Amino acid sequence: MAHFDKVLIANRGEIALRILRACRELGIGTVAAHSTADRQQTHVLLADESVCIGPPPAAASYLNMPALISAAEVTAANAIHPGYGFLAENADFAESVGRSGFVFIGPSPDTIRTMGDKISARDTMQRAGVPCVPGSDGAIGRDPEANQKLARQIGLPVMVKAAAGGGGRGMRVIHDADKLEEALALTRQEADAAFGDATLYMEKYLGGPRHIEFQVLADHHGNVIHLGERDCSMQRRHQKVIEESPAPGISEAQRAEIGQVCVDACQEIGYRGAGTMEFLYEDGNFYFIEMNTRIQVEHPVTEMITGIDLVRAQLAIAAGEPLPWRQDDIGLDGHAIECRINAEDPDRFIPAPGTVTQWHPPGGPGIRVDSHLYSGYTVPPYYDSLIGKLVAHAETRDLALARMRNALAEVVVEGIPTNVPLLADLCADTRFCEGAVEIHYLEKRLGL
Ligand code: MV4
Repeated sequence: MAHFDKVLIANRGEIALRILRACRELGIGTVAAHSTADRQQTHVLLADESVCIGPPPAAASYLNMPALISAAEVTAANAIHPGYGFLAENADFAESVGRSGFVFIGPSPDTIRTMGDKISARDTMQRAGVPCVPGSDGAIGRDPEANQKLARQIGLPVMVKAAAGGGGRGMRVIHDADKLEEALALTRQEADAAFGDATLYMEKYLGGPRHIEFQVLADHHGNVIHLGERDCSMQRRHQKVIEESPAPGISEAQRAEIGQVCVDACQEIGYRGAGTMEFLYEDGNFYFIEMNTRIQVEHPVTEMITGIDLVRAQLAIAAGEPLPWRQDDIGLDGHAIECRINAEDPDRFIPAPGTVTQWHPPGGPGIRVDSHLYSGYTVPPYYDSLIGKLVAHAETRDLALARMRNALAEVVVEGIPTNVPLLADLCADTRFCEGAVEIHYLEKRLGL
């Protein structure tokens, strides 16, 4: 198999370790590019080589493009894997990586740029035949009359969103036409402050949808497949807490239909690499909202039910290999659920860094743990609080839930507080166990 000799891992934590393991399996050398706070990270200790790229703040290290490219130069890496977060969806970085003679493990800079602008993403997908939330044709203008008319046409309530936003930042729900101008002005200010871009668009506001996303893989040779969907509705403040695949209650026929829509769209736009098409699902209908051009935190649930290693697939695609599967080869075997374990204060949900004095991961049939933790590891205060992902796979959703409850009861993390008690609560929650909670369920349950 044609592949890279050496890959630079431009990330940290569990995903850096996940990438390292995928490289190792393929005989690819690894370079861990890390901050001064991360010298004791598992993947740094295991990597063939490591390069310090800067001080703890991400802006000076994991977001420091020249430092990362220099690290690839001095170690003679062939490619850079950005993981998720940090520079994973930065088109300028992908472009610099390519111009410096390295392979960016992800889609083209143009694709990243198109999907980074939520208006152009929506426009692109709409033209490629993907159902979108009813909304404005492009950006909202400055004419109050025209905006009133637009809102009435779409039908109140509407949501205004920043073109440069995503992941829940820079958006507002509007219930009264009277308050439209004021809301637009406020959201423009926020968008300008947060992203340096005040451009907004408008959509019909869906009151209680589920968040369901389709996983796609596309190679350099025009082959595209989908790997089914994940339900990520269990979230708080745009942070996913539990994800699962398949999404409860979605028929095989609808999965095949929307999956094919995703495949056709990716083929049409010349997508390549791993990608996720995010939808809101309400009253039996799917509405595209955004596309993520990276590997996602929740990718293991798809791996468990398809048997496909998505990080290995990313490496193979980036090296120019054709996908070894056709859509007919993809089967969905059973059900997988992932719980995100965070180092956080259980009452206030704020990150709680510190030293882990004891770590006992759970085990048993169908249990997978993606974590960089070890006894004695110190969770630094500079980055996000994810310390591990617990995945349970079984023939049925009920058995996957039972395995998850067992696994959560077995986990020991001492020295720092975690959200394990909350996860255990949720995995015993009647409504969740029945399946198909909507995106506001957790916040309502927590009384927020
Ligand atoms: C929406 C919506 C309702 N209607 N768009 C939030 C994050 C960003 N990716 C899109 N988001 C939403 N867009 C319309 N037209 C509700 C949300 C939303 C949400 C979406 C997915 C997962 C969690 C969410 C939490 C709050 C709001």
